[in-house]
Amino acid sequence: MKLTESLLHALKDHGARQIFGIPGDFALPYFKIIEESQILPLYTLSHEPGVGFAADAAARANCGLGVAAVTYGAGALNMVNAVTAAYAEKSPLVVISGGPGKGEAGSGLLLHHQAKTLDSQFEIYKEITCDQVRLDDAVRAPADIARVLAACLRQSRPVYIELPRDMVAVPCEAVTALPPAVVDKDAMDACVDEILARLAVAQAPVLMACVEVRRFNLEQKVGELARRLGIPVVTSFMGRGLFAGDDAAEDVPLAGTYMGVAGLPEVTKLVEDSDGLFLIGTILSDTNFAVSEKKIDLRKTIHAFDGWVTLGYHVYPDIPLPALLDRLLERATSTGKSALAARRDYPHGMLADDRQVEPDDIALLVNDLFAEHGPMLIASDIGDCLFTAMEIDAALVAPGYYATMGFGVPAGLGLQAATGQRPLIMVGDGAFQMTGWELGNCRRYGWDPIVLLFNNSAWEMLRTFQPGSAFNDLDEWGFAKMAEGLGGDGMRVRTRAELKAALDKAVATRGRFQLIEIMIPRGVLSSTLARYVAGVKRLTGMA
Ligand code: TPW
Ligand code: MG
Repeated sequence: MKLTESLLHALKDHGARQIFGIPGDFALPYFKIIEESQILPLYTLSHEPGVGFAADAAARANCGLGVAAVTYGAGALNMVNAVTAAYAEKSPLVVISGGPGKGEAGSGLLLHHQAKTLDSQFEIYKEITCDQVRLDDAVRAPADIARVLAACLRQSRPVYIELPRDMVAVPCEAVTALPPAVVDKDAMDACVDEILARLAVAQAPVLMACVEVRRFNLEQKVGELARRLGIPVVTSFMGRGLFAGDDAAEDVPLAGTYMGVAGLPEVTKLVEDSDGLFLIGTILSDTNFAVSEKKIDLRKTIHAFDGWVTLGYHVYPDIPLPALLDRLLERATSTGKSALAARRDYPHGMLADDRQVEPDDIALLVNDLFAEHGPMLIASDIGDCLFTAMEIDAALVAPGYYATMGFGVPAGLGLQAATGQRPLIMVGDGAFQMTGWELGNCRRYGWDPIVLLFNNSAWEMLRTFQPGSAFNDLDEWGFAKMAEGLGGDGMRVRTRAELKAALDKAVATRGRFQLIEIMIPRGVLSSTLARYVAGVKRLTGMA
């Protein structure tokens, strides 16, 4: 078979279900093979950041590979920020870039799209991917592809594959997937013994679940561990949405989301007073921990992340999280205790009256909607929409750590392509100005997300940190009116009654994207963002 076909079959065998991309002349030859071979469906979008975000979200939704296919230089380098987000937030994204053919380097001319050298792009991608390969040798290619895809899945981080344009159709063997990594059983047992012993002596143990629990699809296992040991579970900020939506298990003792001073006081107290905090797959980031009321002493926690388990001064390397959970469940016997934490009730019951919509109202209304119609997957951007989403009871993909704008809309498209389910997208006007136009691709693929656009004519979250800077004022764009040209329906609302009517109409209308532009006065924040910013300012001495 052709080298590109070998790659495509390998992607499929490793769990990829579709490709997002934008071609260019260095990519045309392999895009042709993607299209003609029909091994994986191809969705083209409009701008490479959107391609990266959509593929990242597809990976997050399916707990498997996402694939972003681009051209050399202008394409791949345009996607650097999105791939960095996937790296930081541990999403298994495969970047495929076309590249110059082997003979082209020696022509004596600079090639278009070239940066400093023809290798510059490869070097740049080394910083934001966990493994890389240039497929310039058809004999080595199957083994190289197997290695790179295994790294992508095991480390749950992006990888980079460069496909020289004269290599795409050379004959190539099929790829044989690598066998599962071998785990040192004795090390694993020592680690599991120590974790269980620590949890057993703790007066107030707590499990905190974060991204890796989702990436490795371990929600049920963490839930089972919590039940068996009688230990309450919280999610981190970045882990918000775990144990929700379709994965909701009513009997998981889930207390809520830890957000320090910005969160529920009882959840904050539970975490900060714990003498046995087990951080499962948790990123030790400022968004997860900087807003702690009482600083958490990480030396006293149990931390499993990136294949390492750290307990105080003991460190166990090469302990993959999925194998750790399996072994913990084999060894943990029921303690007979039941965790006290009652599952959190999220606020609902929005009054559909003539009052001006505030961000908190949106959370109430969406919770009402999900209670009536069942949950939808949510893709959120960064901005007040994400803090509002913290009060919604649903599975969520969002850049909660890396915090890049522009994620929400393309991520929502990725969710629909990957799951076939209609998603809800939450996005601010600033972020929508960046990537909202990707909605124009919905019509030809039959995607019909519902988009809640928080239009406060501002970079409001920035203003909250630094009031008084006029540059945070944006013009008021008429987004709802633009929807028709993009192939969807737009509605602009100001009052709670109008919002309710628009959402009901959006839910009832299938087959076209539904954009609800919610006008929010400048300076009106969700209560979670207000608490978060006040907390950050107080704790960092900004106020
Ligand atoms: C790619 C910095 C973080 S939040 C924000 C900016 C500019 C304002 C967001 O405005 P929006 O939402 O979307 O209208 P809201 O609720 O605050 O009004 N460039 C990128 N990413 C980030 N995070 C920034 C700049 C930023
Ligand atoms: Mg805004």
